[in-house]
Amino acid sequence: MTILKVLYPRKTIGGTKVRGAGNAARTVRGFLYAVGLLCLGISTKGADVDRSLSSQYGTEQELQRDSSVLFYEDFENGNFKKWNETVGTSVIVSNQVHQGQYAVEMSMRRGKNTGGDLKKWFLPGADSVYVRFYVRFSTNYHYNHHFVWLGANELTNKWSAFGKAGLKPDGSYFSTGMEPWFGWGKNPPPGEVNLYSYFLDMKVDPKMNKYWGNAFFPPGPGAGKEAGEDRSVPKLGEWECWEFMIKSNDPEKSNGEQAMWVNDKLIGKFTGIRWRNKSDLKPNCLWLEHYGYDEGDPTKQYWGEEQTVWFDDVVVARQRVGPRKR
Ligand SMILES: [Ca+2]
Repeated sequence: MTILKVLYPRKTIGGTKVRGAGNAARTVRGFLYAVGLLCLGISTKGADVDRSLSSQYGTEQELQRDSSVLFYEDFENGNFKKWNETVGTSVIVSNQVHQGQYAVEMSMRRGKNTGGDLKKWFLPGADSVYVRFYVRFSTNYHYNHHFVWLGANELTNKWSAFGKAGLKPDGSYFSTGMEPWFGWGKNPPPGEVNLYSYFLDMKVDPKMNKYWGNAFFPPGPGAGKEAGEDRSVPKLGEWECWEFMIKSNDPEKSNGEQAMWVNDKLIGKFTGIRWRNKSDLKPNCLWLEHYGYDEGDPTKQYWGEEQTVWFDDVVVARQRVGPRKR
């Protein structure tokens, strides 16, 4: 069974995210529904047979030169020059790193800001794209609104996947985000990891006739309940290796896929997805994002005064990356 989560829209005007503009969002507070039996095959058991880049190379210095790597960022340059956009609270730090001297810190402070983010386009993109990153949640962490995202934009409009919350997909974009889901307060912070997706055959919210992202969880107990025994809830205060992927479908088939891993363990793999209906639309933008404390944030009743995540060792590649060796 696939459980669909409905979150809140983020509006984008002219490529600029308008934060705290979600009137419609508030009207769907508390809404959670299931559209089971999406005819999506789900497999979370068994060995992961994808051959990873990290299994082929002894060091990240070698790994990043592989022809399948589309983007590599360990923040050791001490700046954001590799990125196309830097927004919000993102700052290079040296007091909390996974490897090396530097990492990026993205904090959010109640009433002051809505977090930070970095965007990187790698046009034209690739049919299969994997994103690996290390993330650490602060020990005082509660929940967030949205997290790390991979989008497919049209080559003539690099923003075509942005600002589409609530709209029926028209074939000009698709996206998925690897996010922790708070389960309406039932999941321990930061929440259960899931993939939050926009695609051609996504299900509508029947109550509002809106297309909010559909969430893909490992097999769980059912809709609207806290996560079950298969859930993956990241630990606070520890660096974890997260990875997720999109495999684009053939335009005339529903044979797309997505999957996610935490600390090299396959958390969920989902097949039978129709992301697109044209072959030149490919995942081509990474949005390294820590977003919340905004007006439409459904986790509002659990907010603290502030919370922080750190990211390090980000790799985007055409094949499985796997955990950093050293
Ligand atoms: Ca680093």
